[in-house]
Amino acid sequence: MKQGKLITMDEFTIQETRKFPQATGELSSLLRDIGLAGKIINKQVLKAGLVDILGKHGATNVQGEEQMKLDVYANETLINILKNSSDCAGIASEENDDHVCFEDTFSANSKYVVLFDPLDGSSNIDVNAPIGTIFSIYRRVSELGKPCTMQDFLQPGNRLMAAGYIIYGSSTMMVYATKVSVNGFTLEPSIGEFCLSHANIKVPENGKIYSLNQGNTLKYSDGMRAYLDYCMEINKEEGRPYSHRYIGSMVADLHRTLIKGGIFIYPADKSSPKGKLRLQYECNPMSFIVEAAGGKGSTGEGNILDVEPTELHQRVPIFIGSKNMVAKALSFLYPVTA
Ligand code: AHM
Ligand code: MG
Repeated sequence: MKQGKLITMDEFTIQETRKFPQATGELSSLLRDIGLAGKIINKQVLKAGLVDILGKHGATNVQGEEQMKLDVYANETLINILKNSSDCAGIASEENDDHVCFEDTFSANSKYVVLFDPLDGSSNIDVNAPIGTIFSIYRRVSELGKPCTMQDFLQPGNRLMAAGYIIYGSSTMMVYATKVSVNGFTLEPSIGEFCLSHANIKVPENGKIYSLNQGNTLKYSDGMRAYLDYCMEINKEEGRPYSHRYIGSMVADLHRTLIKGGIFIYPADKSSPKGKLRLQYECNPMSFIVEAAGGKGSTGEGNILDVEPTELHQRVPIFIGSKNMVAKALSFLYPVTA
């Protein structure tokens, strides 16, 4: 990258698309639409401490959790923008019970569907900690020209065309992955554009940070507890004990893991036998990004991206990050087969 020359996300995406003569530009324009939604949501997030937008909205989402106003705002913003886009046949959102098909002629002829968690980590809004939007783009499997179907949204992560997140943090960034590479773009507020700041991101193979809700230790399996003991043991050769960092906002914890290396875990435990995080809205897109950057994402029993989804809001355990750290963690959980 030349010093002083800003490359906007649109410029970058168009340059990348030109490498594939068969590409129609629809995926690029969908990424631009999602970026636009991110900028609009960002404006509202920045004002969250000032205006009376904080607080419970009263409704509960499909997981029985209370929604906050910004969740609703982010959800509606994404749906409206994607509905008006000519490149999206329909959406599924963590905040909606069912998928939504856009039935106008343009949408019915679109190749792609988008899944998203509009505002992940929303319990952090009150304390001004980073939150984020996570998205996934699949090529639909239903017939073009007709409304999309549930099968379009129940595809495994290994069929993703692109996935990414927007982190509303100390700066606002959009990171997206295709099968080819992972790139990060920081929002330049004075021109309102995401500009390339983190080209060709690679997750370090090893790391020194483990990230999980350690308060749940008593509910973890023996293997998980043995792994935590390992993380906390002094071992100068291996650079242990590791540091523990947990923001409780997956986008923020994963963003750090992507850049610095480490492992993020939300395992199954006694009260959540399938884990907490959602396959289609959180685990698949994050695994796609991390694997495209050279890392690993596992349920503990297999690759996250190979899980065949059976329902929109299904949950899976997740072990994700630097590939050697993930392999080590799994060796404690499944010592015979791992
Ligand atoms: P959300 O989608 O309702 O915001 O919940 C997901 C969040 C993740 O961002 C985070 O990793 C996790 O829940 C934290 O859960 P816990 O408080 O149980 O550690
Ligand atoms: Mg979430």
